[in-house]
Amino acid sequence: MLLLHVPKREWTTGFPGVPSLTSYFGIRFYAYFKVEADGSYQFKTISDDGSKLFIDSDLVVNNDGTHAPQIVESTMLVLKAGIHKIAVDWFQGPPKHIALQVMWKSSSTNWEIIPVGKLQHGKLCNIPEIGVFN
Ligand SMILES: [Ca+2]
Repeated sequence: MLLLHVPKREWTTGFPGVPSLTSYFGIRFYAYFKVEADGSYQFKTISDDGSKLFIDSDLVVNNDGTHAPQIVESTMLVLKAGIHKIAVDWFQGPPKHIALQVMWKSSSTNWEIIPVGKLQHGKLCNIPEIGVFN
């Protein structure tokens, strides 16, 4: 399982899981997570370059564009108990730095990188492999 915790790094080292790609590429990550009881959650990405985070197919963090590491937070979301889907699209543009960190908090916890143990059936796709690049 991929941990979406890639602090700012040199583009020459690529992205974990797809190290041969260093510039002008995108990835899509998705996984499922279980909410034990109805509650409020918030999400954010810190990304270089752009990222979009979807919860149950709703765009909740729009951190798109070509830019240095930038933080964008969702509003506070009310999630029902049960299984939810998280998806993150991210891209790397020109040969400059790479970063992608995905964090959440609930009404009873502080910001943290989403723990791998909370995610199920996660998958990382190089976007050309799933045919939506360009
Ligand atoms: Ca970049």
